[in-house]
Amino acid sequence: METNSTLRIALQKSGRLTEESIGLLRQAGMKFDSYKGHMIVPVQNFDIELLLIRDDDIPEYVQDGVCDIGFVGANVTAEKNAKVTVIRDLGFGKCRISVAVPKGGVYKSAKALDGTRIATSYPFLTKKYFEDNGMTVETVFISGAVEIAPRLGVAEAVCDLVSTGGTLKANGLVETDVIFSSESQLIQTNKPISAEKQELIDKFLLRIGGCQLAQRSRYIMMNAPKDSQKEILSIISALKSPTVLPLADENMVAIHSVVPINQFWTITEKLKSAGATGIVILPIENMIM
Ligand code: PRT
Ligand code: ZN
Repeated sequence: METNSTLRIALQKSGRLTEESIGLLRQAGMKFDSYKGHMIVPVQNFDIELLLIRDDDIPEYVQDGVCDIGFVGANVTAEKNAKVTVIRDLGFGKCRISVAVPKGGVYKSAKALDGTRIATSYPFLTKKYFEDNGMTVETVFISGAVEIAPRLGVAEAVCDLVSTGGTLKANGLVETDVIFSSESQLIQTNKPISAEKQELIDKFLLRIGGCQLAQRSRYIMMNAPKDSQKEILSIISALKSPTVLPLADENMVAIHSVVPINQFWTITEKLKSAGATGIVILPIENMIM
């Protein structure tokens, strides 16, 4: 049984996931001083410390119980084949690992690459993908700028992280097959942890859930003729029952509700057509359902 009672959270010290991970911790109410240049940062209002390390080290640190939970891309956890539990998808750092080939070359898709050399920073996932599809490839490990490998003649194709696809395109490559879809995740160790730590994790997850829900929602307020009230309420049958308030003009009401951000424009257009006026939309800081 572990003895240290402080919950240790691993996150990337400096990179694409750092700012959003730190932002989520602060939004969940954790108070800590500047983390830049520090490896261990104590959280002032909880029995928690943050460990700021390279993202490549996070899955193993969590697997081994050096850290209890960690923020890391699913791509890294999968490549390390780490035995951990994913406790939450975080919705940021979205990207994919894809096979890409030189534009206009002889290879048109992954199917044609049996027996070739593939440059990648993800040798485990690349090998596995080709093996699962009945092919054998030689992986050429490159830790950065994988996309230049075909031009240098060290590989016929690449298997690399892609987000917009701009880097591949700029290097004369065409994305042919997605082998892994990724986003940032919160992972937890499978090693036994104390009830106190688990309680802290659960509390933290509840808060993060509230922040995520708030990010995905908007508070909407509008005025409407009483005659339109029924139709408007049917349009915003959102997260909970809307609030209807009387106005000085007794033929009018004010309606307040919460709507999901991804349907926000469609809902607003429908509300306008149904007679709503003075529609005001506000961001929500946090939401506990
Ligand atoms: O120093 P450390 O090891 O911690 O950092 P790192 O350099 O390994 O990682 P970092 O900060 O670059 O990325 C951290 C994580 O962000 C990755 O493991 C992914 O989970 C996620 N992520 C999301 C990305 C991208 N999007 C991304 N686009 N990681 C890398 N890229 C690269 C991509 O490979 C390409 O070279 O960014 C470049 C631009 O991509 P395009 O397709 O938009 O042109
Ligand atoms: Zn890394």
